[in-house]
Amino acid sequence: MINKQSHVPVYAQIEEQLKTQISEQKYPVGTMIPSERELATQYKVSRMTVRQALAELVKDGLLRREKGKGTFVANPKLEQPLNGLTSFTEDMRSRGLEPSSQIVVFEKKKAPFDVRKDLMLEEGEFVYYIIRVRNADGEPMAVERTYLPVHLFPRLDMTALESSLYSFIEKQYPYQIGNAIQQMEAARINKEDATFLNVRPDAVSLLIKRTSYLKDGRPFESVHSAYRADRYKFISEIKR
Ligand code: 16G
Repeated sequence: MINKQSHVPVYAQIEEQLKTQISEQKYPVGTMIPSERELATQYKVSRMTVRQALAELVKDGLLRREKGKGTFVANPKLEQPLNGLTSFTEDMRSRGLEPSSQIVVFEKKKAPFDVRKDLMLEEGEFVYYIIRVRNADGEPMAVERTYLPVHLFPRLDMTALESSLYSFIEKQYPYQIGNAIQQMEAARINKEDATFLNVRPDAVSLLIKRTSYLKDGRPFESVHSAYRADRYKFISEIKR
């Protein structure tokens, strides 16, 4: 099963085989896979090599470790379509997951330079600055840092942010959300976000920056989101 002459490192071969076994449901979601010792005996390799293969699969989000219990097949990543302008709440509900938010920061301050550019604000204008941890069925998925111009939303309280910002905007104001420009990049997670998301400090996140506009063209939010790369993948349909 393992080819020690191959240019492909042994740990990578084991990783590949485990991946196949997971996709073929030899180990279905939620089941415990054999221990490092058992796999080392089975593949006739050292435990170090097995550990390396498992570490890669944990990093990729296929396996998860539970302290003192073992290594389990993780839930598949959430697939997030990139084709529509949806809210976190809508995204979670459409998958049958219960969205919730933890508000970590909620303050009014003068808009920083970059935010002023995004939101077309003059120097000295105020924004709300909000940090929210977004959960799906209680599991932290993303951290969002949102800037909203105060002049557009003179009444905005914490309760609006505990549920859905987009539905608050569309219900409480005569505004219609139009479109957004998004950028995405991969990054090693920062310390603060690792704590918020309850992931290891060397985890990878997908950073998304979104500037959203009302139908009349006015920008209404500038958001930086860090999504867990081990729990998320983004899908888009592209046409020729
Ligand atoms: C999404 C948006 C974010 C928006 C939020 C509103 C991305 C990358 N970001 O998380 O810009 O503020 O939804 O969600 O998709 P809410 O209506 O549930 O508060």
